[in-house]
Amino acid sequence: LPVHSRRKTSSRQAFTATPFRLLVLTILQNEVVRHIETTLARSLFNCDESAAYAGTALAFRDRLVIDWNKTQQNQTFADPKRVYYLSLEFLMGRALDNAMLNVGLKDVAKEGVQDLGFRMEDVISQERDAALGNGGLGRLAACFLDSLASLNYPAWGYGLRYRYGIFKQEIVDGYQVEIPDYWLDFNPWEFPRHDITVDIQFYGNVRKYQDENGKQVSVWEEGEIVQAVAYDCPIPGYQTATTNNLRLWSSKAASGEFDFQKFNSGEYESSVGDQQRAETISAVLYPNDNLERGKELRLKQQYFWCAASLYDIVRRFKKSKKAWREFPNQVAIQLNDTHPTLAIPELQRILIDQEGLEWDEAWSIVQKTFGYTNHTVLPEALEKWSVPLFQHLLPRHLQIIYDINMHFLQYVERNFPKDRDMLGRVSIIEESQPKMVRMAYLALIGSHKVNGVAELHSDLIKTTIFKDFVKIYGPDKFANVTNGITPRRWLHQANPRLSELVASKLGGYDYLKDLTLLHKLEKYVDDKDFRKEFQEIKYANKLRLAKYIKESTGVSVNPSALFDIQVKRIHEYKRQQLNIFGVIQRYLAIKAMSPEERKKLAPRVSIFGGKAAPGYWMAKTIISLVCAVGEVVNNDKDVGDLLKVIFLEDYNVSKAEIIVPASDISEHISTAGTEASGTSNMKFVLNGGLIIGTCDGANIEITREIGDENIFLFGNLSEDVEDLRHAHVYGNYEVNGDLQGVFNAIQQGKFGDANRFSALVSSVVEHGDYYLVSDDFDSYIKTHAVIDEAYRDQETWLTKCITSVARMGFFSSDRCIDEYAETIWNVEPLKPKETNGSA
Ligand code: B1H
Ligand code: IMP
Repeated sequence: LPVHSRRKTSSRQAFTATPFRLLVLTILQNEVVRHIETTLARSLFNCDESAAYAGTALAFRDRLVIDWNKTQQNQTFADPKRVYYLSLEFLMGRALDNAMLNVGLKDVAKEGVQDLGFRMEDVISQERDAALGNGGLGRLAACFLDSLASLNYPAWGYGLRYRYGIFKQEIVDGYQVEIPDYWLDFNPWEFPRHDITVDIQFYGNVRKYQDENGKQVSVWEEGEIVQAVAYDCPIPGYQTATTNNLRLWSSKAASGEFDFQKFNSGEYESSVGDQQRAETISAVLYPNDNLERGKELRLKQQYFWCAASLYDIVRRFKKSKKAWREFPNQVAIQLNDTHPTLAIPELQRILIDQEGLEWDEAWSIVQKTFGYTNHTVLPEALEKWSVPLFQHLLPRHLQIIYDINMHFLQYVERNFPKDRDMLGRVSIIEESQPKMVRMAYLALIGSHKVNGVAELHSDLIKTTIFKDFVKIYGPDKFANVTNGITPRRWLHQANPRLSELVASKLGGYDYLKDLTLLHKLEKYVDDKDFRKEFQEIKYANKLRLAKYIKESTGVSVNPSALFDIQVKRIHEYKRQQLNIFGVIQRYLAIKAMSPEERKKLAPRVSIFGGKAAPGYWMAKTIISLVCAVGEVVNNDKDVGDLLKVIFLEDYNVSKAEIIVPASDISEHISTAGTEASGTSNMKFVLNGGLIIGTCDGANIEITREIGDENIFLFGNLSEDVEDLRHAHVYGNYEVNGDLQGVFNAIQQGKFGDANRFSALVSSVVEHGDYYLVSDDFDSYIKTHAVIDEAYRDQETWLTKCITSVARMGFFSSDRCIDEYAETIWNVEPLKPKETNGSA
């Protein structure tokens, strides 16, 4: 197959000329068959869907590998400044569909597998999700990799190769049950690099001495060594030959004499035990979203991954033989939240302990190299590690952190001599019992730029958690880069018919590389045929979801009903409880309606999905309530189609690709000021759905872009939250009206044993309603009534949907990446080498 034949034309216009297309088809088919017969050692005679998937994936992998190698060679030769994106999570989802679309051969492949007797959808669905992430933060990292490659930036992702990704969720009798996700049975997208290993040290102690020149030298010795092994995954750009690398580290025991000694002395079991203990480091992804629990193994994971990645980055830099001061001109490292903050003291350690640089010179290099993205202001998510744990696990790093802190506090003292309290407030070390290392402060102090992920959030970090630091460093250290999503996966791949319709109006698929071109759609907002087609596509997507709901839950839903969807991690701050209380209110209202009133009501399907962290009992209780309400409502003949309540099990990236294009309304209803950005809000609107939302995170910028007539906003504003919370605690606040009716229904046992759900009620009624459910309830219900009304006028509704899609250009992750490149990284794209007719 002419590997690069793909590049010149966009996917759907490609290969319409028959002889060439036929040739490509034949060669691709031959490759698939060859892989099935030789790599997999299967006969075509009994080739099933999983073999067809494996054969197709391997054939496409071959395509990627060639470009991947060329990209790496090209980068080695040009030696440009590179970006390193350090993230403990990469929520990649499936790779085959993405690879086929990016390479531009999906249509040909589809025909090829059809000839072999398979449907492409079935083949694609054989692939397991690479689910190495919890939610938004991990999926953002995946979108960024796609954009970095598509825009030709010389960039690497660095992460951990978890043996178990985020757990699989099953709902048993209305409760969440977690099943381990062992996803590596067959993963054609990774390449083990057994030759690329790094020894990582833990524990031990630090010896200080003076060298012959009288210089203080620190040696970290007598620790325990674990080996990091690199696994590489190609990241293809869209319609470009640039194929970047995602390097994931896997842990194993440092082998060799150490093990043999034990083995020979009869300690076979303990030598196996060492092996297992080492492998534990990269075994599991911590399944908490927006929650830190301070577990030693997590800190070990963080250091293991930071140290291996930095070793690799430094090794690559040293090949260029440039002076150390050039390091920040060659290397930009972005910290995806505080999880990789240890990279800061680690680089400082390498520079001073190993490379012999002076403290100040080293520190200046460190600060210029790092950028830190903050993704949350929730106090329970801000990482702190206990000093004794640090001392035990990373004694040298703790010393370096103390030194960083000392230099920093001296600077603060000099500049703010009158504000003695400030030192305690901004110190990296919290003077608690035990003392704690505040990772966000370390990340901030060690970076040259700190950014939030949406405008409101970037403002909030400056007025709350980092307020003192704005005084210390000035406002220029802080930036905003509003999140984005890749239109390749979240439009072209998830919603091919809409993507095709857009392309037919815009004269091709260029908009997938420049999403702002979508604005040209606005002139078709009154075009009858366009509107009809747009509406038909939405209906087809809803039909597909209805089918999936039937298959997975047994409940039949009316595809013409208003699909109201909230899918995201289950969290009190995201307020799925507000949603289900609203659903109960609707149910009670329907029960009380006359037949005439019922006729006027638009039928609704309320769809929920998302995982609760295994130890987050409140979140699990919310899931139970949703399921319990579903049981009652869906079986109430009196209600019929007017309301259905669905909980979709095991929400993940590939399910999102089915769910997102099928929404009429999606819910982004966090307590104002709590959701840093949200990214699914962008996905839903881009796919022609409207939003009900609070003035929080990126909802605000979505409103700015699409117009406030096209979004249903409700609820209190972030600036009022503090006062409202205060009023709950100190005032005599009473729940009344509709919400009280909802609580009564729950307490009367309308949805089964009331005790199961009492904590949800009491958190509002007795425990200060921290998430302000009662404050926002009435405006939430009213806004849903407005939505009912609006949905009855289908023409106006459709106008809103189309207009919104046309105005979503800003939310491409390509725009974000260009912003990061320009304002934080100072890196330029590197054009791929022209090869064999590539673009
Ligand atoms: C986000 C996290 C997060 N913010 C700790 N913070 C984690 C924090 O494992 N942990 O300890 C895991 C995840 N995740 C999300 O990031 C925000 O809540 C979203 O609002 C935002 O859209 C997303 C991407 O910026
Ligand atoms: P079965 O009836 O599918 O179990 O196959 C009978 C025998 O054929 C077993 O020994 C299988 O291992 C072998 N076999 C089945 N499928 C394949 C294949 O695709 N390639 C090679 N051997 C196969």
